[in-house]
Amino acid sequence: MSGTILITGATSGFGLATARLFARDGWKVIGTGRRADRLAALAAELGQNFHSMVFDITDEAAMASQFAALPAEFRDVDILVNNAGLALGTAPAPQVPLKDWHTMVNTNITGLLNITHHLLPGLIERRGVVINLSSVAAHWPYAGGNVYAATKAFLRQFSLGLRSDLHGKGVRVTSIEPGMCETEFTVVRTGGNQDASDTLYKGVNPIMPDDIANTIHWVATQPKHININSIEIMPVNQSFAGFQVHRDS
Ligand code: NDP
Ligand code: 8X3
Repeated sequence: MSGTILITGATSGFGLATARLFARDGWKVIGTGRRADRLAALAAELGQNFHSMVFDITDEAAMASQFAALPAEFRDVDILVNNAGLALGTAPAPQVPLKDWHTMVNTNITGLLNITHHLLPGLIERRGVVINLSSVAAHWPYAGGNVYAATKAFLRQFSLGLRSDLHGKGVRVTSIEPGMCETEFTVVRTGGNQDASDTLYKGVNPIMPDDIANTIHWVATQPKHININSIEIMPVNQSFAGFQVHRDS
């Protein structure tokens, strides 16, 4: 099985590993992101079956102009992997700068909706696949998760809603919900603190980007009559804690 896959956020982490895996498997791959140098390096690595689109996913006009310039051989997207996203900080809600909330909503939700809306007609025509990168944070609340977790809950519910609306059209939609995975995620979340990231994952034996790429590949290559609704995936060393209880006196 092969075709064309568009992966948002292909400059690092899950997106980069997924681009490499699908390219190796003979797919045409479109990778997006803001860091042009990384996409150029990936293009050099993957060759003519890779096309990069450099734009900020929160910028709808930039996205539209990139699609207008898409070479004909990359236009028929069969799989959309909505992966680009970020968390900013772990501070309690009252201490989070409002602009950080806006950035998370604009990136994780609005940008994703723009690109999904743009590609849906073609995905319906080709009975394609939409894979959304949600998170365990969508249904396991934790202190400091506030808006990040809420954006991921949106993705989970949006995935299910899309399934309903596309009933009978042969389009498959999946929400992938990973726990701790070592990528640049925590470096971004902490404003560039590599030490904080190293400390967080030390000894955890976390999920790695290739694990998620393999999951995405498995989901995308199931028989066409099978829809994987959601997958929650964690490192063995991550599990659950109880409720917190505050006593007034
Ligand atoms: P990384 O930080 O390694 O990768 C994030 C990707 O998103 C980068 O390619 C980045 O590209 C892109 N991106 C971020 N903001 C924008 C933007 N404004 N415009 C365009 N692209 C953007 O993190 P992960 O690989 O870990 O994360 C991928 C997805 O998986 C995210 O949605 C994240 O929420 C989710 N996730 C991560 C988990 C983890 O523990 N790592 C667990 C569960 C879910 P660039 O900076 O070049 O624009
Ligand atoms: C990222 C996983 O547990 O840091 O979505 O929220 S977590």
